Amino acid sequence: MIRQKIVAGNWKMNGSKESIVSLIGGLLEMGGSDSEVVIAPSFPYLSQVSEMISDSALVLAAQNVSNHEQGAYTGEVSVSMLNDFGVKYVLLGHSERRSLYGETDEQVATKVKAVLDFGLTPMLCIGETLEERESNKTFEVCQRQLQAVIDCVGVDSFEQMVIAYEPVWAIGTGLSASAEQAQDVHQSIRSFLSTLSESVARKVQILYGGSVKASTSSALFEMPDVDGALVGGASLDAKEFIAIVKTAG
Ligand code: G2H
Repeated sequence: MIRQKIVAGNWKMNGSKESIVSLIGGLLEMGGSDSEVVIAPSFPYLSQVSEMISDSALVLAAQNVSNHEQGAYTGEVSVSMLNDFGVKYVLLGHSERRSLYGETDEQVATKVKAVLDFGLTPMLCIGETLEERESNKTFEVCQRQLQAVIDCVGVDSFEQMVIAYEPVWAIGTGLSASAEQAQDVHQSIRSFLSTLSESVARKVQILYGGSVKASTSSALFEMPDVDGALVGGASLDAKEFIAIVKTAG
């Protein structure tokens, strides 16, 4: 089975009404792609981006969500609100959420459940720190982060999810994992999942994230278990992001 590649741009806390007009304008000139191209703006710009991409193949994602349905949770955003703006994917467990805002594996899992319950697609981010890699704990950490979600929603739910492997040491540092390092971890993730469900292991798309650029993406996309990329900094430049999408085919 061929897994469609996904190239997702995580804009993080960047952008303005004005800059988005020119960034999305640039992306709309890209033309067709065999890959699914996804944009994740900050919450206040979901409406603007949703309207701008409505006649295109571009797909909308959010960068986070509450695990609660509604109510007295000041400053939070619910899955149903994201649904109102045509969001398909929700990034969950990004290392910036885990390290800067203290999100635990269990909290990430309850967010995954909330997103799945509403019929949207979680994009679950996992990955190890430099210290963990240097002490040969890369796979142990990825497995622990996956297991918390499996315990909450079951392994079969991964057929309705996307995994993004993002080594923390490669995020925003310019230090991308090599294609071989990424493949190694992606293969371990897939083979761990295959011990629980062959079907999930075959179908689940596993993206790589961490300083992806057009100069590194084609080698990554040639790897058999790399099904696309979650791109941060380079997604803020339309030309660079389009060049990455082109390398995905
Ligand atoms: C990892 C990635 C996008 P960057 O956070 O999620 O960002 O490409 O800037 O390392």
